Amino acid sequence: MKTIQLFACGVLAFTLTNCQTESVDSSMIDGYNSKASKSYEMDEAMKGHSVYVSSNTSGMLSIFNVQEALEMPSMKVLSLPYMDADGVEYDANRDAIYQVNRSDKALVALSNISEAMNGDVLIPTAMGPSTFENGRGSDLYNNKVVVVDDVTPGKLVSYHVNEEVISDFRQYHVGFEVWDVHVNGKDLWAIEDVSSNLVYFENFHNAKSGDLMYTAKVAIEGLVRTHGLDYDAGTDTMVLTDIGSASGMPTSASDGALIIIHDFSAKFMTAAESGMIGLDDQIRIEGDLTELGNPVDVAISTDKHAIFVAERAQQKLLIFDMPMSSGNYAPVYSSSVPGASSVTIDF
Ligand SMILES: [Ca+2]
Ligand SMILES: [Ca+2]
Repeated sequence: MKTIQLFACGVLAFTLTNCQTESVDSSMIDGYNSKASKSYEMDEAMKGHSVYVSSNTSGMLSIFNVQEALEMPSMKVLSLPYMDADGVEYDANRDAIYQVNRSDKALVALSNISEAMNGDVLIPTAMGPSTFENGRGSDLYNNKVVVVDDVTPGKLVSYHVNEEVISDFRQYHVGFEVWDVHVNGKDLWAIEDVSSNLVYFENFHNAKSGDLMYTAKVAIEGLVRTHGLDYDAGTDTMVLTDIGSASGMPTSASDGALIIIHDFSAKFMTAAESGMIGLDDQIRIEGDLTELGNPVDVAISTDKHAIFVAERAQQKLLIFDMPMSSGNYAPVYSSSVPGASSVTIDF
């Protein structure tokens, strides 16, 4: 099995930059604007049908299976021995979840996920060192997970991961508060907390521990406060969340939005000089039908033309059709997830 995966990585080296094996660390990866080298196709056989949602209040991991239809997933809920969780990543090579356990301030591994039954109690099979204080978003890349430490000034902490051992890899000081990250090829994108800024780190992959200078930072026009992001390299599409006001305001639970940016690489390149990606370059989902209040995390699937949202203010998982234009769209699926804090998909 391993041999087949490595072979597949080699064959696809020109188009695949995100293969989760160490063997492609040195594969041909150029700057982010060479879009062709960024296309990422997960091995079809490895694809699943599940959406995983963390909670920061319930001690539950919710898993929705959307194989039949996005509009009517089946659901299972697993119990965890910690209440407060955030970033969640699924490792298809190991059928494991890596989750930011905020209660114990450590990244943990949960194993044999596909075999778990509704109501099961999952005991972590690995726990990393406590090297973050205020863990938020995360991303899985090349047998590593990078976790955001939303302290002032902000940090990123990377770990070597498998289902049995989680160990330190590197720590980076980025100089601003971070909420979420996405690794694409060798590069990393970060959301600056309490801002509308999207920040790009070229060649994050090879950066050493210590101070990490960003390559470019741009504002997203019209966005109040962004939290979650996801990027699809195959279609060059970036999705960002806008939580609007965070709390206290009466409108906070209804002022959220999603921002979709097509042809993202070229638009970001242009904006790196002007400083902003304008409203004309965005598609926005917002309004009273959307159920968006504080959308804190997001995942996109171009296969299913869908956007998956962890909606914290309304405590829900929301699924939207990928829209062709801006509008006040109702989600195609909406389900209660108390404390919904992070979302990932395995397809
Ligand atoms: Ca995320
Ligand atoms: Ca809000």
